[in-house]
Amino acid sequence: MNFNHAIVRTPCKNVVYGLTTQKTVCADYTKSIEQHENYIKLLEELGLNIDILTSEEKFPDSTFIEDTAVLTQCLAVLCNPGADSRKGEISSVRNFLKTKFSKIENIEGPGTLDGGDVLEINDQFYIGLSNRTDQNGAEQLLTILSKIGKTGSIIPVREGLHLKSSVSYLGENYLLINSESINISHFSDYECITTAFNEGYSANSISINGTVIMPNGFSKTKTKVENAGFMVKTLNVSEFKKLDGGLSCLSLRY
Ligand code: CIR
Repeated sequence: MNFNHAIVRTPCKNVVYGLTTQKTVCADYTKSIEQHENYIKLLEELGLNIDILTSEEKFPDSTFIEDTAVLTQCLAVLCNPGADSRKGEISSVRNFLKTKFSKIENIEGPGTLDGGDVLEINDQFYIGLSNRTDQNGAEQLLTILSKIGKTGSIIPVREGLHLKSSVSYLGENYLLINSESINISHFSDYECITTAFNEGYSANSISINGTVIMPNGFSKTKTKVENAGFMVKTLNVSEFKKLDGGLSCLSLRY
């Protein structure tokens, strides 16, 4: 996927109180800052201009900025996050996006939509129905996208937080997918690389200007991606993993 820009938000100290389904782990603030800095550095090396929004202590999960908006080249759609504690993240993102996009649309309550449930492949959008995104929110997004000539479909998410927790587009018609969480038959038009046994987390990877960035520690899946012809770089995102987040969640790319 070709991008020129990314927007990120520095983790706040309260990141340690972020939402998580994991009971026995606690994220470390200092390590999260270090891992976030390494993430920014790598995106810069891959040619992206980065806007870094300042941390917001009121919103522990605000570093997972992907969930706040869906960006296309000509339009920004502000989400209505499914988690109540995250709804307030939208306001400052809206103010920032107004300086970059001339056209802004909104997902209106009661419909909910998290950006992590929206997978864009060229002009086609796949929207996951998850614990965070509901039918109403997904249909609102489809209506907005149809106004700019884009189409999409709605896909149930069986397991995992968001659609993109379990599937990533790598480019060249390839997907990386955790077939335990997502029914692979929704993606029969693509070459699907499935994550290796016990490596489902690595399905949350990102492809930037010809390089695939994967979380470190998933060597079998990394080899599969390399064997398909991709250049792979890895990052340690252990602290974000503890909060059910990962590589895609940490930026809005356009
Ligand atoms: C949450 O539960 O909302 C955050 N702790 C993690 C959000 C991860 N975002 C993403 O997958 N797009």
